[in-house]
Amino acid sequence: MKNQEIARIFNELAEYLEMEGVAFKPYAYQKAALTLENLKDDVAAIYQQGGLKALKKIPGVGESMALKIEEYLKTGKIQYYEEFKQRLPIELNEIMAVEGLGPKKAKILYEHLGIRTLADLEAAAQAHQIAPLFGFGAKTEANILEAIEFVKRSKGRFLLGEILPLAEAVRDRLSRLPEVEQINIAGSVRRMKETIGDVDLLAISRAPDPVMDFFVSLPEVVRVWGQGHTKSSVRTKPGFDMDLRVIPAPSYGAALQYFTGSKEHNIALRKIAIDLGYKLSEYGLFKGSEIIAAVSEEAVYQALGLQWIPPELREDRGEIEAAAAGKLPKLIDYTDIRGDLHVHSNWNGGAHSIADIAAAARQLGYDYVGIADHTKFLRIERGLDEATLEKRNQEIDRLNQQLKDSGHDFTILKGCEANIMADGSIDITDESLAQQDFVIAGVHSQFKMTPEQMTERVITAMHNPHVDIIAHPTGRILKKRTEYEINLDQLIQAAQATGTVLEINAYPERLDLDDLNILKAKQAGVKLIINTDAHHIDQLRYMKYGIGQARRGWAEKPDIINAWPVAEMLKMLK
Ligand code: DGT
Ligand code: CA
Ligand code: CA
Repeated sequence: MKNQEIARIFNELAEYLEMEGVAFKPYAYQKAALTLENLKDDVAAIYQQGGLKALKKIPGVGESMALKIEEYLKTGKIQYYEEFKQRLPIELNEIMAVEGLGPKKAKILYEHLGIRTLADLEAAAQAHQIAPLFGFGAKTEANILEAIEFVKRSKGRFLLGEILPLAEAVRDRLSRLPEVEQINIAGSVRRMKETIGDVDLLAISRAPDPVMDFFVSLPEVVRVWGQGHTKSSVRTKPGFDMDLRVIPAPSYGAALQYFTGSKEHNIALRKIAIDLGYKLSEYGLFKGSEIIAAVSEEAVYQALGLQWIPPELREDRGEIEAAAAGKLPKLIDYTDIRGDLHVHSNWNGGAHSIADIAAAARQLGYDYVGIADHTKFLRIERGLDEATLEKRNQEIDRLNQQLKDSGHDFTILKGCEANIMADGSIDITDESLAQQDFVIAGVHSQFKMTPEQMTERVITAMHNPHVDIIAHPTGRILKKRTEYEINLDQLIQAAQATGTVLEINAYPERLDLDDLNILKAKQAGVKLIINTDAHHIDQLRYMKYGIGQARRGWAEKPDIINAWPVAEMLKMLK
């Protein structure tokens, strides 16, 4: 599929157009890229079947973009893009990964200092060549160096959301082979860790050779590190590695336990085994040469005197003690969620109409969906002012009436994602907030504040009687930006005192709150909500990444308000 390649080029074109100061067009390209990234059908197939006309039917793709897609499908290139690339040969993905650098700054850095790569940027910042440039200064230069460090530290790890769809697709394709009796994803992917080093697959097969042949010749494989009868390793197109191990059926449970990890969890388990006079390895639990347990994970845990431990908990954070006492939490389940309260419609920067979002949410089996469009301060996302919000709400009323008339038990909830300004005030009036079914508030600007200031800012917003939920409470962007400095303990206390719900934002780059903060909030009795922050209906499926983090944070159904019936959830809101 060429969809991702074209989406990447469109995203870079948006950045180039922004460098040139072109109005509106960058946004149009970004929006088209988002649609392409999420498109289920292959653009090449769409073009083959319906030509240029069919391409223009893709939402957000007009005449000139359709021509560019056609050009790419025919020639493998887009001339318009190649010209930009020649004039401004900047490694955009490297430079844009640095927090605080946008296209305009990237252009200035290239034109004045010839900076093309991350390495160029670091050298120039260290030599203090950036500070004297107009619009930069010593503070910006120091921030750039700090941001580069952050980017470098997270290199080599991938977002769970970048990995899981492909890992599952590979697992499913392998499982259809007649030679494969069983296959599982193990490692950090099975534990739903927020970032992943590599994918570990385990299989049972009596004929491993054809399985390995199939694995190393998958279309996503760009390099084979090794192929054997029991283990093969490959590099995939997106850049991460996958290992496939074939395990004998009698020791499959022990292997699955071992290769799921975490290493810390395994070390703690092995100690317990030793204390019982056993030895635990990927081959089984042994007493001398006698096998005690190996065929299933349950058998291994049971022989160690433990309840079976869900993979998301296996980090040696108290789960082993809890399992020994029979007191593991009853984790929120992947099927427990009844609705999503953080979805952006095309009234602001989203890709779809409210009617389409409602249809998609119904298809997921939800009871409700909450439209949380941005409010007016956020111009780049086309935030709504009070009057436009009112008009949007009239549309929601109409749609709800239609749903009711056709006998559907489904509700669209009216909401917004309002901005918490530097002084903790909200960017739209209380009257407008009062008209919403729910209000999410978040920090989207002025991230650099002292921890005291930032904490006070968000706590002030929590005291607004209309603010129900704090969006992505720490503001981190994985692999790009660390959390803003905020005192989370105080935030949790204030959430408890004001009855404000904290969000677990499931967007792959965010996953905010993270697992440890979820645990902290839960222990303080603060209620949480898992939201996707979807800007496109296909992003509604991000929910499972949020649920994964909630499970890693020991969250149970009573902790997560969108696992409750809608009436109870609404009662919980202020
Ligand atoms: P990753 O890939 O960095 O996201 O994290 P994991 O947990 O998938 O780690 P990986 O791929 O190195 O190894 C998979 C599992 O194999 C790991 O979770 C536990 C087990 N394992 C690997 N090396 C060791 C080790 O030296 N000792 C123990 N006890 N277990 C190990
Ligand atoms: Ca791994
Ligand atoms: Ca591995």
